[in-house]
Amino acid sequence: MTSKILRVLLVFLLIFAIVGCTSDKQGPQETYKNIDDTVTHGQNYDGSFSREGIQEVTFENGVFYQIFVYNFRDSTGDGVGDLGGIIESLDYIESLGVNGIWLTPITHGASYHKYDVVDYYAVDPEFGTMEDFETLISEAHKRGIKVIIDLVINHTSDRHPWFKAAASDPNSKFRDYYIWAAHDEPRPGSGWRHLSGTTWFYLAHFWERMPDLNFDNPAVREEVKRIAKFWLDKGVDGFRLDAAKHLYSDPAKNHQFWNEFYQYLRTLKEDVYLVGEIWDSPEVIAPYFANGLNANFNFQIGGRVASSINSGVDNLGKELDRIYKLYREHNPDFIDAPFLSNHDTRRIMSEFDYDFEKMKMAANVLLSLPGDPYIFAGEEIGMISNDNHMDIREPFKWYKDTGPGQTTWRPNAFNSTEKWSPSVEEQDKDPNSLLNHFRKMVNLRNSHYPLRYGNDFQLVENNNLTVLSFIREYQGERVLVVHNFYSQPQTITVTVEGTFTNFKGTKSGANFTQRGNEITITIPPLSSMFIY
Ligand SMILES: [Ca+2]
Ligand SMILES: [Ca+2]
Repeated sequence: MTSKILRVLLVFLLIFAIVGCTSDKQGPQETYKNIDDTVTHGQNYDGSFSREGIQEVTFENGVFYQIFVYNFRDSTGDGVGDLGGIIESLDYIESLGVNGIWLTPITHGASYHKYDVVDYYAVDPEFGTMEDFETLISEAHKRGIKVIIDLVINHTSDRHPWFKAAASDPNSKFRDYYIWAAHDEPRPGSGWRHLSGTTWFYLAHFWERMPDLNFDNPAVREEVKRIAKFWLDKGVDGFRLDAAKHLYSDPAKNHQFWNEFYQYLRTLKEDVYLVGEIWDSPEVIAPYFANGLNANFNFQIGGRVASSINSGVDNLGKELDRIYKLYREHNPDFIDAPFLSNHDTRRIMSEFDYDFEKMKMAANVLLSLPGDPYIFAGEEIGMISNDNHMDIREPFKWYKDTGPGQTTWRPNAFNSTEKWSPSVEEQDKDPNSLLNHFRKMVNLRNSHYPLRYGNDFQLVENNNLTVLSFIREYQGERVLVVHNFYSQPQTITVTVEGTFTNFKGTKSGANFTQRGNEITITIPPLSSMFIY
């Protein structure tokens, strides 16, 4: 399998070598080809990445790839994704140029998604063994790819031994691990479930099969720290924190806990990386940046990118400016984690009426933003879905039809139809595919420090409703980013400090001229420019 992927990559590199030669004749300002020149398929990203000139950063920013383990790649032939499958896929993952992977829960869980944990210290038997996990960590690290795993501590499965003991015996020492109300006691808020055969109710915010843990109990807080230490000792680089705002109903207590948790983890691993799922407005998210969570997902961006692309009007720039300023007030080192879609949201390609050009534009925007952008596996080939969780999580499409490693845990009702059947197999061979566009854009980001590092974002006024322009700056180096959301070419004039001499554009026909502090930019329809 590995040698086959390498062969494909070799062919692919040859194609680019040819395109690269052609572009020289057309001059350095030819556009798409400038980007092709930077494509090295992760080769500048194997751990030997140059850190020359880079001062201390709290966490090395990079692009993350989210893998929903059950649907990704099967190494055992049972049709279910597993750790061996991810190990087999590392060549592919590396070819995307990403800096890290986020694995949805790999601990033993009761259902396919594994967000209902029954054993925090074991790899789920469907996914493999602890040895497999250790191999995955070391193989990923060899390639300079960080690994973070979902840490699900707001709740357990109702089949977790703690809950079984707590439910069957009110005098159990585990009773107070959960949150109880007698039938005649108040049950504030929502999520209370009746424990059948008793007069008791327990809190289970998301689902009756996932009872909430009681974080007022110091023993629970100690258990959770022990679990995190166990996985850090296994070599994970950090955690994606599921339901991070739900531990307590009081935000102040959540902030206090995450601070305590982070300070503890830092004693074990100084650069531990935590990314919080605070599924809420920027106002609610912001204080978490000052309270233990160095990164948090941005739930505003996917929808605003889609609406900008579909309406042709920039609906993003002012909101980003507002959000980043807010976050900066709470923590100047905030790491925003933008994403277009994830395993809980309708796949972003579904917003674009099968139009790959629009999806490429969404990738351009995502990969130009500060922080750690997350790509949800399948997004890079344009998989679609509806809003249903299981449909969002359809088997990842390696092949046009089928082949080794393909998961089959449910049919591809959305992504193996006559109308829509994207696959890695086909897109890998096509230099103009969405997949290869993602690779180019990740590499472009990685090769320009102002795009990759820091969280600087300076909105640049341009008097054109359809064009978003901003500067990203890092240690004195600057990139002027320009996105045209409209289906027609646009010309804008902006006023900036300093001299810009070169650019990369995602479509041919782009150009710019500078006179003093004025830059006049011509940008093709639905395309992006990076001027530096
Ligand atoms: Ca399997
Ligand atoms: Ca809770």
